Amino acid sequence: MSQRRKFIKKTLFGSAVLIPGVNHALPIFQPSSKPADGPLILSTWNHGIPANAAAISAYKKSGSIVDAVEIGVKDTELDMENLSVGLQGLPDREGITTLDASIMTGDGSCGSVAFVRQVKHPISLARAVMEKTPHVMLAGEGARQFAISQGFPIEEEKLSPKAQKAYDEWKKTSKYKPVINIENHDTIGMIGMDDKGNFAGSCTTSGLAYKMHGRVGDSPIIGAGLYVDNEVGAATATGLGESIIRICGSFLIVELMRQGRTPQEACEEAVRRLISKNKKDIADIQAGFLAINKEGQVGAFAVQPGFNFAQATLSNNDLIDSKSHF
Ligand code: SD4
Repeated sequence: MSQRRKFIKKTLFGSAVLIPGVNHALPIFQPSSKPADGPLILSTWNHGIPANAAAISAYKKSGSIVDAVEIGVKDTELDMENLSVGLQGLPDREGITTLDASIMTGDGSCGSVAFVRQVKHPISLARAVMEKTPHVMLAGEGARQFAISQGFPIEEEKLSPKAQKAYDEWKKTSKYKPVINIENHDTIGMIGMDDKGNFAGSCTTSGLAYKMHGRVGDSPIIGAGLYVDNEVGAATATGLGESIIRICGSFLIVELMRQGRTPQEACEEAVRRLISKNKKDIADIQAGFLAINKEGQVGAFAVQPGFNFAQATLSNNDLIDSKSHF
């Protein structure tokens, strides 16, 4: 066996590795967390805990990893406390809430919706695009028309009381300045693997608060906010979508894992790449990545401190702090 293959094998099966160019106090330990039975599910941020719980209970009912990742994030789409996901999310500059979502399975099937209005569960609409159309992505009014044709309820276009209050406040100055880890960074990205090694992922958001009308982020873009491949694993992203799109973040991570990097190494390399392509504004940018590979190893890394994720199996659901570049 060549030296390189030996190295890859070692890192995949749980040894400590130091990655050049990343600021580690300690070597990263790569445990294999593949559950003996049942799925492994990862979700971004604190709301990943209830979303994972919903995903696990969906999985118990149907045994389907794609059901798990759809139903899991539907929980967040209804969370009135979350101002970055669902119709209660903060609006754009015109006071209109527009949603982006994507879903993907490990066989290459995928669907997404972008810039869609008045649909409570954009993730389910993305799944309908995947399963019922010859397309991958529908946007704007066309996505809404498709929702109507599929019997999705169309909601009244009205901001939630919290979003209305925040928007009224914002209008006083109309300044656009994202606050790191706060109003702009609560998207849910969820990736999961079943006990047979099949992957699926989902990602849903109302995008950046007070964005320009028509702006679309990374979340509905296959390869940016989400990428899944049964041969390798899965990755998802949260944070400033423009910085993530620039590097095709989730696809990059899956391809790095394909070449033998662990999920942790791949997430760190994606952050390094993101920083190198966004040097000018990096102090104001938060972005975080999550990844799993076929061995059930998990990776997470962010630009700034503050990113966390939830990791669930049939028996556990834990909130874990990610490491960060800065
Ligand atoms: C976007 N990535 O639209 C999303 C924003 C986000 O938590 O992650 N919010 O750019």
